[in-house]
Amino acid sequence: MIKAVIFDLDGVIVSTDEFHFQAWMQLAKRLQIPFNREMNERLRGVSRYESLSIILENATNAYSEEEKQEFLDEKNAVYIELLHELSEADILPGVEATLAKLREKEIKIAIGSSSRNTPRILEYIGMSDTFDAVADGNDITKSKPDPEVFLLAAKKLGIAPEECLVVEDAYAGVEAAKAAGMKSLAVGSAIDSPDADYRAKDLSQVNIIELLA
Ligand code: B16
Ligand code: MG
Repeated sequence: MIKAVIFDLDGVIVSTDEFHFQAWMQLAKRLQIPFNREMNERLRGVSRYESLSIILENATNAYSEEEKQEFLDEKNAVYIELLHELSEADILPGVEATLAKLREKEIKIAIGSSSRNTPRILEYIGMSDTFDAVADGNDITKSKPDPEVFLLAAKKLGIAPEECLVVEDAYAGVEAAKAAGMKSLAVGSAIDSPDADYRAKDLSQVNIIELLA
């Protein structure tokens, strides 16, 4: 029996993935490193540092840790600027109805996101006080596919991992849910993930209550 649902943020609650892509593209262009949308798919759900490491696989130069830190700050500054455009209108289809149904059934809800910008994003979309617990990139040392963020969200809720359902849009996130011993609903880009228990285009296409039994 599922007693809690843990939502990934980017790609599940709100789409900030395009902003990440634009900010990484700007950095890649400046460093003259090849980067495109296909490569960007590998960055879904993984931390800022790991995203940079993936991009730098195609770099001809080697960079020091200090330079890498500067690149991370540069990318994040561009990303934060783009985030100013976010509002409640950007909440993805089916999210609010899904959360309302879960509330009605007294199912706990949490965020489990790799993003260190989670508090800022939740504020922009008017959801700072919506969730019973938030576990994000500021709380963890290991990024998805490691289960750390989901296990922490479950711990904050006081619910056992096997009683949690994760909603994810990243292959790495679905893998992390499985490693945590949780069920998963894959949406968006993760829809073909072999590790997922359930699949839907987005939250408007599924009655989440049917997945809780
Ligand atoms: P930040 P999620 C993830 O969010 C994004 O999918 C991923 O592209 C990003 O690199 C990561 O957050 C870190 O974000 O730079 O804001 O700390 O999908 O786990 O909600
Ligand atoms: Mg995501």
